[in-house]
Amino acid sequence: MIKKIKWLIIGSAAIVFLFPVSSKAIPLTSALEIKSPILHEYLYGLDHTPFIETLFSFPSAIGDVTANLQFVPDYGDNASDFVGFTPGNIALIERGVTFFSTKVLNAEVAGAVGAIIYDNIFQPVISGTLVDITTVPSVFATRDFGMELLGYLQSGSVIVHLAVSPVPEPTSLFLLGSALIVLAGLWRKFKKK
Ligand SMILES: [Ca+2]
Repeated sequence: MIKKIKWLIIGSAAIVFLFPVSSKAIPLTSALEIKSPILHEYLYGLDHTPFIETLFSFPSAIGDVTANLQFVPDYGDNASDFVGFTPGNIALIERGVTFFSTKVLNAEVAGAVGAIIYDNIFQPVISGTLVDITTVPSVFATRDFGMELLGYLQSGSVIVHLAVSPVPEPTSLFLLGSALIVLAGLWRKFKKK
């Protein structure tokens, strides 16, 4: 009976721990910093946050990149929009015509190390939807912020730092801790045999 209860607890702990991982529910946070021509750091969740990491079906890829920003004309919905794109740059793309993930995937193919998609409507920041897994960090920004970046690009080169990282929030830490305790227990039991 005690053995059964033990396995029930182990099983429940495994499900509780694995569920958030499999459902990609790990919360992300993002930071966007203009390194040049002006120095300005924006952190996700603070007042007047101009951007949000793309979420829903698939979250943004995790990553931390600093590179030149390059505007991609005509929505970045087809490969031809990326003719002349310099690999290693971060792509600045306008929202519209196709999925966020299609734009990010096109940017990846063109060699972009990150993507900033800005709104095609002046409104508070909304959450974007990635319908495919992407491999470079991407954020969705307000039109105001996109216009600000475009303004800097018109006068010369712009260097941005873009970071998307997991949030070590208390629930995740608690679940991770519980899972580790269960594993330690199993390890001790295994060693005894
Ligand atoms: Ca296009």
